[in-house]
Amino acid sequence: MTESSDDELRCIGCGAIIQSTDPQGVGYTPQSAIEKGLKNNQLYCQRCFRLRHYNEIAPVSLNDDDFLRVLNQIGNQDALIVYVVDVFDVSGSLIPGLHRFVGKNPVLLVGNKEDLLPHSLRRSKLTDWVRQQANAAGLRPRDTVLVSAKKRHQIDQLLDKIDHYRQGKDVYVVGVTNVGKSTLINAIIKQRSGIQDLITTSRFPGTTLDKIEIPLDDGHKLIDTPGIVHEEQMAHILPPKYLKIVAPQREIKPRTYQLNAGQTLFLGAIARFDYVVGSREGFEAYFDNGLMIHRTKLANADHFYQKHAGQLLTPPTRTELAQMPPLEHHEFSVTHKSDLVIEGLGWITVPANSSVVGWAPKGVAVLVRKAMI
Ligand SMILES: Nc1nc2c(ncn2[C@@H]2O[C@H](COP(=O)(O)OP(=O)(O)OP(=O)(O)O)[C@@H](O)[C@H]2O)c(=O)[nH]1
Ligand SMILES: [Mg+2]
Repeated sequence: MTESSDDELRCIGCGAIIQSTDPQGVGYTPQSAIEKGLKNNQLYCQRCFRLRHYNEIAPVSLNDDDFLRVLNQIGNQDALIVYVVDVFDVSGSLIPGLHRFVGKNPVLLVGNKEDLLPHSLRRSKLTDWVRQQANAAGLRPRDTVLVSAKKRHQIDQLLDKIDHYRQGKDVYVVGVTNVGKSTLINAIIKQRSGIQDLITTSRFPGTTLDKIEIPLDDGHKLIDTPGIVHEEQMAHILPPKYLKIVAPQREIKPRTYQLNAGQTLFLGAIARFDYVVGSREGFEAYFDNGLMIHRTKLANADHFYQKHAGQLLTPPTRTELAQMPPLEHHEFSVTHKSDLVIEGLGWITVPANSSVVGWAPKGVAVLVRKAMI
């Protein structure tokens, strides 16, 4: 399983070509570890070893070009494309122009991390919502499935659909970084063979470095791919120790605020929400349960931020804030119930006929969308 067609050794954890000459380079593995790995038929590079055992990341630079190179190859294949999006960050998971790369191949859309959304939400309704979001971005998937790779929810249903749509072809799993492609493939492997956590997964963006081919029963392959990493993703802008806020691990408990126009919510010192025009309403905030939300008066909010960001308002700390881009504001007026999304961080429901302002570090997208809930 670790050998590619041209006889290079590859890391089963991240797909990198194994080498033992450049300790700083991608795929570095000490010679002794190579021999041991080959004997057990489970060869992992040093970076994967550290990630798997110590949860440490050795940064490597994989850029959009590397990702596009892999995507470009897919258009020439005859395959089923399993396109994974993170339901907690749908807009941040959409790949611009995906249909161009996919060619004529059918697309199965998978909304992953459904475990993060309130249990009370009907899954059929959510599936429709995810499909609508994809349609609005110009995608026409054959089918849409909602899963939790981590909890292994709906994996059997997904496998049935994959078998139905692939018609004896290879299956490429694609999506931006951190949506859970490798976790999903691990869930499939676990379901089919009982082997646990074969591929390396982590909360750090850019975990998978190259294609990883998993053989299927009929001689075809299930292929994991590296996800595109955007420089302007929240996951990149925040210091790594706060990644758990961007990739929450437990069901989000929405927090409700009765707000009058002229009130502000701070999300730590990372982002801010102003209610500018509208009647007194309930707002629901969907963010990691551990993220501090602090309410204050809009008129005083700038001053409050200057004074308290990095201290009363955290994360991040004052020193870390100095390394981050400043908050930038984005104004919206909505006529229908909507969500104001701070991409990668979460969202706040906004009532019809109101004006609001969202603030996020410069570069991070802030947008409004049709309300999910
Ligand atoms: N809550 C939740 N977290 C998940 C789920 N699937 C994956 N994750 C988490 O999301 C993070 C990224 O998972 P990966 O499987 O490494 O993501 P990836 O898409 O392979 O990322 P790259 O290899 O960088 O492209 C990890 O912290 C996972 O634990 C899920 O179903 N629910
Ligand atoms: Mg991966």
